[in-house]
Amino acid sequence: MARRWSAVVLATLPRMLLLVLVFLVSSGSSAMDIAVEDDERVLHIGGIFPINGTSGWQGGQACQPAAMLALADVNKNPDLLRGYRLNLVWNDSLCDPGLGAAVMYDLLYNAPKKLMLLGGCSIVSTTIGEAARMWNLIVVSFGSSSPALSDRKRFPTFFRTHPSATVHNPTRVELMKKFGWSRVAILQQTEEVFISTSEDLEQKCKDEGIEILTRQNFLSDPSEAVKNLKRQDARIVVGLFYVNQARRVLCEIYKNELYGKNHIWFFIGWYENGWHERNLESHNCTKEQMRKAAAGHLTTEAMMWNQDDVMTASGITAKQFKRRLDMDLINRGYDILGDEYPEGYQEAPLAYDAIWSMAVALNVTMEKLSEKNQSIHSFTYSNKEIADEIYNAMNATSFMGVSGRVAFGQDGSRIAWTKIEQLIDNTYEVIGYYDGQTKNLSWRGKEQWVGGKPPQDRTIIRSELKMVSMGLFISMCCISGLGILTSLILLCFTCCYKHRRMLRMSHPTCNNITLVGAMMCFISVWLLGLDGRYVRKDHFPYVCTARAWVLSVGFSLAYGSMFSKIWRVHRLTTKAKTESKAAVHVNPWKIYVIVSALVVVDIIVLSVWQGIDPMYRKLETFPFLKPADTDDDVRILPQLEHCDSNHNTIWLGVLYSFKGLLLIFGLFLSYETRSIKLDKINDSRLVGMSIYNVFVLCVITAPVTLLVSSQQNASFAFSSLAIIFCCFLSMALIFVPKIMDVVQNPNERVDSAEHSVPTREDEERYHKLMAENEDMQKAISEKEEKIKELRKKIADKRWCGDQLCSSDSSTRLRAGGCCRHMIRQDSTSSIIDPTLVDCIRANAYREAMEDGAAFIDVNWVASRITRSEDWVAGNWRRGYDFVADGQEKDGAGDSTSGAGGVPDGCGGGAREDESVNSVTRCH
Ligand code: ABU
Repeated sequence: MARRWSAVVLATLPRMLLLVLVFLVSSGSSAMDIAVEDDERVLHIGGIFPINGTSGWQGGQACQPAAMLALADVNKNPDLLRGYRLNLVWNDSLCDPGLGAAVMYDLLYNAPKKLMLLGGCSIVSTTIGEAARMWNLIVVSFGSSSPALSDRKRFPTFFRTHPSATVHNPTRVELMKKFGWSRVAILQQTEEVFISTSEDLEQKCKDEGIEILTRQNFLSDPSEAVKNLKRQDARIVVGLFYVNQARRVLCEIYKNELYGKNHIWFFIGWYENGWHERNLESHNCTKEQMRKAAAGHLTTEAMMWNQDDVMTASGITAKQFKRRLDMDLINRGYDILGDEYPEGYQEAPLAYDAIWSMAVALNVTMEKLSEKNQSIHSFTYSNKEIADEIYNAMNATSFMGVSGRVAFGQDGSRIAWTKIEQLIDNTYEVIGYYDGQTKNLSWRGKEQWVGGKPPQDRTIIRSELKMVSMGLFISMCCISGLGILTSLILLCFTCCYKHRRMLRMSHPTCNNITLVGAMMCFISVWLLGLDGRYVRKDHFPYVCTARAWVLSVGFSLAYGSMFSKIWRVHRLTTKAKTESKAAVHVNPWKIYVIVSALVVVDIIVLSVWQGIDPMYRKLETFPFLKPADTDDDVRILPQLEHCDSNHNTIWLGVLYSFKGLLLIFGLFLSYETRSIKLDKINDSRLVGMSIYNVFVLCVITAPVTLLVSSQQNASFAFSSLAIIFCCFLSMALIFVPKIMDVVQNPNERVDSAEHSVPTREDEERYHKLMAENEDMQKAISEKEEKIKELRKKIADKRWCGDQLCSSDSSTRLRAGGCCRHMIRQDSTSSIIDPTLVDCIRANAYREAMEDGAAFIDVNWVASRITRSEDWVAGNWRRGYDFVADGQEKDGAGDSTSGAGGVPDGCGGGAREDESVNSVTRCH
């Protein structure tokens, strides 16, 4: 009995030992490696599970039990690895690439020899997948999603049952299209798995015309990256990070208020249910805050559980597998019934299928090798031939697994559907599926949005044009309309009264040009106020061009005609000093030439400007404003239209310099001619004042308008008022005196000869008269000399009865009319009254005038003899007889015989013996 017992014990010892060692391995020990080394009937594979780490994906917690279930099922299956057992030698990598590499070396450099390796998280799989080729080892991963692992050159012996993370990207893009999100941001942990996923996503978005607003990276602290997202107004954000970092990110999302109705987050779908409420010890957010921040987020995840209740290759359905796994996990202490799942629970079918696919591949390889009379035991780390056999077998693997059909693509990755879930009422609800191969989105329509509608991908920027206030525009238009009307009336006035002396001597044509220019300036006020309210944006450049032309040419006409007048005045006065007075006269055409030259300069500059650098509409933008209706999603972007061209400054510089110099020169000329009064240009002083006014207003307006150019109302009001004020004041200065003249003297006699425009003959006649005037002046001078002489002689006379007698009786003077009474009588002496002399002088001048000295008039004579105009008018036609050396004129002594007769009070009735007082009455 004892022998039998010992035989049984001996027979079962290896198995018992194996069981113990399996248990030890499952507890993290690798002690069984050596124990089973010599067992020819055991095939060893190495496993590297992420289980107890604190960062990355610790999916080994559920995947390692799943792998052990698979191992048991493989070993139970009589059709697989017939006569052999499959053994898994494993250790924990903590999802740390360094530790993962150490575990791998430990597995490889310690017996037993491993035929294949099983990998976990991406960052460890990257290390071992790259190195495994050196040992001719095939690596199969159940938990690596990194797209980088699909690179066959870098990972030539790598397979995975876990789909590449890129399978999420077409789903994400499809959702973006579905909800009209064309601007998204990416927040990623700095790990290769996420970097390569986001690169792929970026490319796919680009292909669909979706803009990647920003890609924010973080290593371990996402606070700055989240703040950057807020700064950039990211609304739709794809988050790529492991779950422990996801908690940090969520906390930052809460703190930065990047949740709620205006934001939507895409998270990775393989976080376990309730991930956002667990392990919050090291975070500054409460469970409630995390819930609030997580509400409504979307997840995408490759389908990891076979959805059909079909029998799989291992002889169980996915549901049966789930039950067994749940039992196992419950036995391991997880509260599965309380919805508490270990990490990697979702990927557990992948781990199960990974073991199954390894077993299938080894099975096929063994068959292949047996055909070649080889054994799988011949495999060494330098045996490429067997490694290739295993590789080929893996490549050809296809079976129904608990995660769905297991087959590997060209790049060694699984092809799978993706599941779309949303966190609704704190539980993940499946809202759709997406088949990336057929591009088919099955939508359940169960999604819920915090604001009742999908958030927008950006703040809606409502551009609003800053426009000139309607009231201001209409007021200015009315005033300038009034200005245009006034100009038209003044044009008619000039036409009607151009033959009047006052108008004729002020160059009516020149005044008309001023009026036309003023009208153009008034029109420019309308153009300055035209903005987006009245003009389409594609028509705005035409308004810009019209503004430049109308204002520029209008200024040249209005100011130019005034300038040319003052210029002529200056020329005439300076000429008069150097040339004979006869040569000083106004040539009207010279005035017109100056105005035309100014307009031509404008036309040239504006044409070149428009030809080579046309104006366009430029928008100036201002800081965003919140709309009054407080819709968080809308911001108002105030914009102001400006006229601009590529070299606007240069063109404006040229025009402003030219007109500025003209203004300065006009100011100088006005100052120079301020006290000159010419009959030929009788309004030159008023024109000078007008030029002062234009200069001052332009000097103030130009810089102020530039300063307030961003304030449409101030800018328009200022420039319009300056133009209107300039024009009205100039018109008033030039025309009010003329209107007054017409009003005060409506019946001014108009000589028909004066109606005509001066001809060449007129000019010659004028010169002739000027020459005659010169002669007359000379004659007058001579006469004055003579008068002087006579006065002297008279002073020597005695009063002889009713006659003045020369002491030597050689001269006899008999004064007639009023002038006769001006001889003052004195008892002792007899002297000539100065009034008589002035009377004689006045008469002499009158005679000169009648002889053709046109420049002589009452005014002139009055100033000459320093008497009032009334006095001259009353006396210069009084008769007087002057008899010298015995000669006597006709009518002497007859008071009415003098030319022009005698006015009342000074008539011929005045007697010779009347007193001085009665003579004084005559003055
Ligand atoms: N589903 C888990 C993926 C983990 C990783 O790629 O590292």
